[in-house]
Amino acid sequence: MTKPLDGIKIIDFTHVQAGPACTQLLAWFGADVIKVERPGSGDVTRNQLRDIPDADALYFTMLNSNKKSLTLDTKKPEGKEVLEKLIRESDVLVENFGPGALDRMGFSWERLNELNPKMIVASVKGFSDGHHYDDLKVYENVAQCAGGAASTTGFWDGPPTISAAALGDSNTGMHLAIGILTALLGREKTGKGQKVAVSMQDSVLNLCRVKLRDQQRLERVGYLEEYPQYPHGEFGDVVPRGGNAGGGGQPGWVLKCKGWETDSNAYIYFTIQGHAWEPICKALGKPEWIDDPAYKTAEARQPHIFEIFKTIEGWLADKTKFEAVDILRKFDIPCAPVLTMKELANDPSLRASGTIVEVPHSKRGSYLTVGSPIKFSDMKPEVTASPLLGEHTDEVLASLGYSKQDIFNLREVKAV
Ligand code: CAO
Repeated sequence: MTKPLDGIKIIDFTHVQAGPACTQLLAWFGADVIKVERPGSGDVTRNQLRDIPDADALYFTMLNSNKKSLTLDTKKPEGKEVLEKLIRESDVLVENFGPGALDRMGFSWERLNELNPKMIVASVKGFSDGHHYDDLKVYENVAQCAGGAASTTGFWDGPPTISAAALGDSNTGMHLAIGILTALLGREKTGKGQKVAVSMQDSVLNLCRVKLRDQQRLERVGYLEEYPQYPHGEFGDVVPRGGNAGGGGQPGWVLKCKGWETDSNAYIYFTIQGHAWEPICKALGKPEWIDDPAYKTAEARQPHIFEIFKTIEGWLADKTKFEAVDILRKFDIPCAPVLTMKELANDPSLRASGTIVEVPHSKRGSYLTVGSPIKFSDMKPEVTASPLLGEHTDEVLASLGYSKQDIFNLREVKAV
């Protein structure tokens, strides 16, 4: 079956997570992604947090499926020559090196554009070009702090907190993928490539959009009525951390279920959606709350929202998180169990949809990974194993016109 990105050749000059997440997505959709790695070592994640000696770590395998691996020392003249050939016939180059690394290697945007004016050059950096921090190297948690996620996550009496979700890394990679696809469509009209740049700070901030909303509301009215601090607590002049409160206009909280004393994930998230108040009261066996003026409107409920949550926890005390959701779903109440990674890994629905997939690997045996979260009616993205270091070096070099002797010579000078 042909895939939408069949025929698109991508030089994948990425490492760690932000860049690889982007190119992996494009590979699932059919692009020919050639990962260029330093001979001998490759992407640092091949070795990071290994669970099996001598086999690529899961950190690598889970971010580099469906790709080819070409080892190439792009600081050696022989390696640069190979890269130039590859650039002349590729559609996209993606990189997430530290600031200035590509320029120092001799491949500035101007040079790349001169070698192949149709090529799209896509970059991830910690901060955008011209930002006063644009010389900084950045990892996930640094980006979460710089993009506003950390100052607004956690509890009001605790420190700024990092989310486990890769808001700085994979999220930035997804932004970059959108940028690349847009530039590819643009090229159809203009025939020209362009530079696409995404910063981790900007990508985190994009997901913290509603917190910037709250900052402006706070400055205008002095309080935020959906935060736990309202109406009994104090507001300062910056958006506070709101614990597990809902970010929109629907109050919600993480509530204890049966077994919470011994199981740290025996919880559900419960949302009190305005128009669902009546079914909530019915589900809880509290029909008298439906028309009680102290409970009837969201405004009336807010001063004692935590008493309401306590009452719901009383109702939940003899129900597991799964039993509770099975009852509440019948009343159309937005809620979910707090699921562990173990539960997600074994979830039959996620297996059936291809969101959790088992991938055979020549060195590791099979491993689990997260497949495409994007589903199509005409295509089911298939996940294949990540490449071994240099697995496709000969194949790629031969496709560029190098003979067996040329390849031998490149190996002799340690350029591949
Ligand atoms: N052949 C020869 N040299 C190579 C090479 C190859 N195939 N591939 C990479 N290199 C060289 C680069 O040229 C660079 O050398 P110089 O620094 O001498 O110019 C070096 O390897 C890579 O440097 P780096 O700054 O990218 O790597 P680092 O480990 O010091 O930093 C990171 C890692 C992630 C902090 C940095 O790359 C970065 O800030 N990237 C941008 C933001 C980003 O994507 N962060 C997300 C990472 S996921 O958490």
